[in-house]
Parts: sequence; C-alpha cells; structure tokens
Amino acid sequence: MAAVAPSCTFDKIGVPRPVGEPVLGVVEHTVRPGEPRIADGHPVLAVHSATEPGQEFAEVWPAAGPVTTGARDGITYGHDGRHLFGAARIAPTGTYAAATERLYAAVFDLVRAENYPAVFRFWAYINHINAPNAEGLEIYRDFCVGRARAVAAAGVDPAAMPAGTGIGTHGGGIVCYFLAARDDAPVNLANPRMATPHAYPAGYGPRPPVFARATAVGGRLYVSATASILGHETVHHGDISAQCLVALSNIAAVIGRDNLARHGLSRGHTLADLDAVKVYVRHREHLEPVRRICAAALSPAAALGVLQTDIAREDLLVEIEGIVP
Ligand code: 3EB
Repeated sequence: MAAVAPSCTFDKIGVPRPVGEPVLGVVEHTVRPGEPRIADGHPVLAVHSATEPGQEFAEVWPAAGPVTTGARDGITYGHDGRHLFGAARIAPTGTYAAATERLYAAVFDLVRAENYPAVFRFWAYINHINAPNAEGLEIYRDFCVGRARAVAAAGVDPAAMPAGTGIGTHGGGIVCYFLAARDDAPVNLANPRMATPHAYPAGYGPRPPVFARATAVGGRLYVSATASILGHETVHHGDISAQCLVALSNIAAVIGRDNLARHGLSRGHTLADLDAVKVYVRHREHLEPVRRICAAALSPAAALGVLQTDIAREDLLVEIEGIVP
C-alpha cells in the first residue's frame, strides 16, 4: 500500500522526542563531525555543516510506526515497514572515487535486501569539496566519478537517480544519508530552466553528476539543492542576491503546475508551499542577506535552516533545497 512519505521537522539538537512519536532517523547539523550511530532506537548522523552554534539544528524524520535498526556494509539504518533512512561516512582519504563507488553499491544492495527498492532522496556532505584530491582532481569531481561508476555498475538508469544534494562541510570526509520507500514509485522531475545533470558537458568533470532536480513520491515533493544555474551555466557570478533569486525561481519552476503536468502529475505548487528548507551559503557575510531574501520568498511557517558551507561549484555562492509536504 502506498504510504505518505516522511517530511522532517527542524528541532533543537538533543531534545528528546515525545513518547509515542517514533523517529526514522535524525541528522544533526552541527559544528563537529561524527560517525553514524544508533541512539534512542534510531540512526543519528552528525554532519559538520555549521560554522557556529547559532546555525545548529536537528533534522528529525518521523516514522510511521516502530523502527527496526541495523548496520550493513558501513551503512547505519532504520526502517518502519514503509520507509528506510540510511547513513554512512567515508573517512578522509586521498582519493574518494573508489570508496564512493563502494558506498553507493552498498546502498543499492541494502535497499534491495531490506525491500525498500525506491531510493527517493540522497544527500552527500563532502569536506574540502572544492579542493584538489591527492591526484589534483577537485574532490567534488572525484566523488562524482565514484557515484557515476556505481550507478553504471548496478545497471541503474541515471534518469532513475532521485533528487540529491552534493555540498561542502567543515570536516569528516564524506557523509551521506538517504531515504527509500517500499511501495511507492518515485517520479523524478527535470527542471525546464536547468540542464539534466547527467547530461552536463564534459567540462564539469570526468564523470557527470547523477541526480534529478526533484522527486515526487508518497504525496510529497523533494527538491534537490538548487543553485543559480540556467541550462548548465552558473549565472550572476559574484552577486549573492541575484544568485539567491535565480535559485528560488528555479525551485518555483520545478514545483510549479506546468512542470508537474509535464511529468503527468496534477498538482502545482509555489514557493509558499516549500518547507524543511535548507540554505547553504558559501560566505559568512552573506548569511544574513540570504536569510532575509529567503524568508521574504517563503511562508513564515516554513522551517528554515541556514548553514555556511562550500558548494559543489567554485562560482556558486548559495544553494537551496526543500520539501513540499
Ligand atoms: C548543480 O546543480 C549544483 O552532486 O548530488 C546540486 C545538487 C549540485 C546535487 C550532487 C550537486 C548535487 O550541479 C551542484
């Protein structure tokens, strides 16, 4: 039976959950990295995505019922019969492609083994994302090589890869988490204003990124980290307000009625419907202006977390992701 997919709340880190409200998984956006762990009966992943305590928050994914936890091939996971939350970490290393390929292969194996075949959202938080690896390749591109190889090796159609985030952090190698569904068939959405990542021209690295601009599943819409890109090109170099506005317009385009109709879906949404919004800002001095622009564009009721991180492309200053519940 199809089940409503989970949407997360943003809470204070460490606050115990009310009894009777089971949790599928928690992601702590914090000032230090950590290994994925099981605590209070569910997986918890600490991501070093904040630069100061004021930015910290916990992303709490509710479960539909009792949660079973497990660990397999380095992935710590929890599942409730409808959805699975998994988390893993790759320790800092000279080149990431091989470990990334192993990790994605392990994810594909795990979801098959536990019978949650439809992965519908991926996050990858990558330390030193714009720095060269031991062979001189940018670490984001190194990561993309491993992911693309795993997708090809598993026989997964790149167009079947769901919404994603590939973003910087301040420590801890690469940490990933993902969500998968048992009974729902996700629909991946293209963005009419943006190129499909797996069709990016060769100049963006040896192997292209593989993710969808958004994924519809279980009545919700998961929007990838979205930047100031038109076609495949970064626009508004150096202009934070203009980049922020293009990112928001790109999100409006992907969740809007016309785009959903193109994908056979009858709904249509605006930025006022976006919740669980995470905003990644490259430079500290842009944190406040970006928060103001986003707050003005979004519903006052939307959960909004603003983090200071590097971003997959050197020339991008801001990225925004969210969920239409
Ligand atoms: C872009 O659109 C910007 O590699 O999973 C955004 C979202 C970006 C996800 C990923 C990368 C990823 O190319 C970067």
